[in-house]
Amino acid sequence: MIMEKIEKLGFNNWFNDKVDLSKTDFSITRVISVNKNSFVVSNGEKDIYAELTGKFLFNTDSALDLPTVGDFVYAQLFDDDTLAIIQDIFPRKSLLKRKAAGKKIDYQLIAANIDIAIIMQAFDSNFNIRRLERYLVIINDNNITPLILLSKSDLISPEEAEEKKKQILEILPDAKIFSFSNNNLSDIENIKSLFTPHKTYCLLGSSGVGKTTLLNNLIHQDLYKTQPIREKDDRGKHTTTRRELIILENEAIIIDNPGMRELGIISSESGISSTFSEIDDLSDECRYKDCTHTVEAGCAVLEALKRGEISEERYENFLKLYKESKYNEMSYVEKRQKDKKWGKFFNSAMKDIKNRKDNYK
Ligand SMILES: Nc1nc2c(ncn2[C@@H]2O[C@H](COP(=O)(O)OP(=O)(O)OP(=O)(O)O)[C@@H](O)[C@H]2O)c(=O)[nH]1
Ligand SMILES: [Mg+2]
Ligand SMILES: [Zn+2]
Repeated sequence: MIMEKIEKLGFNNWFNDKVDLSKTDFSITRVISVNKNSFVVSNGEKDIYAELTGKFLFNTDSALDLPTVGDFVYAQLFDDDTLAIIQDIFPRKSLLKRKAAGKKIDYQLIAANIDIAIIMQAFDSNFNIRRLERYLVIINDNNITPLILLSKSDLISPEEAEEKKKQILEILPDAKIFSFSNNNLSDIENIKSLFTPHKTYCLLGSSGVGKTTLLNNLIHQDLYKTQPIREKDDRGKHTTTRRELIILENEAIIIDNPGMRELGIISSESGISSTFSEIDDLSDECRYKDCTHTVEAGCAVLEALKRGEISEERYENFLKLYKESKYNEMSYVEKRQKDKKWGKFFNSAMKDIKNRKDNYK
């Protein structure tokens, strides 16, 4: 039986079936905020400052193995449940990830165990179908249901809004699209009704589209205690952290994400094929199995492009995202192999030094 207090955090039978019986001494908690190597977890009753057990710090060699917002974790609670040590991560139902920003080739986790990802774009210069496709790739890589919210409806006419929605339906005929305004609160109640209890939603979208403002409108500020969480920084000083996972009054769970300037894609082949499903379907008909859909004779994708069945912009974005995903994946693998080689070299050098020292004893 699932305890009520963690059910409120989204813990359901999927996770319950995966409980590790050797870990029943630990509490099941959910990560609600991450700040480098310090975390805040909730046990459904309160927010607890948490750190990682040494195992994580020394044995993980990929960002994928570290807890992220939305993860369920086994934690050991201390000091009257005011401090937690994270022992292990539950299997993940889904994982939103991107390439770390900048030149570094690594994964960066966005959030775990998301049921529905909300892509938010604003009805201003932020509105961009190609960027929407980029977000869809990341979401579709996980079988997470997308929900599209268009903010700042106060800035345009209803006709213009309809026209923009049509543009989205052209690339995503089954899309669920809703518009609203944080400024005059139009359709906010409608947006509120979209959230289902105990499901986990993640807000995605460029900086400034209105994600946090929407969240504040949904929780009416006073309903949800937004007091900062107290935690200790590296020097033991108390600082404040913003919580990223909040629970609405109806017990729907929402994860806010600070704006993303870059949304790099890394090894998301299945996300690309389902986002560009018509291109993926056509590629079965290409003459060559390893067709790159760029220069080949008998390429069904190029033929559809010529007939105008796929737009030039969409085709180009498909190629761009595909190449980016592959390139980042290859660079990551290469980098890991180099790191491993250096690790081996370093270890054998250390052994040599030690042996030499022992010989002189
Ligand atoms: N006109 C208009 N402005 C809005 C609306 N929603 C938000 N804004 C404004 O847009 C700005 C950014 O809003 P935020 O909610 O902070 O945006 P965000 O998506 O959380 O941004 P990041 O946290 O940086 O990712 C604020 O100045 C808001 O007042 C809206 O519906 N209409
Ligand atoms: Mg924000
Ligand atoms: Zn082809």
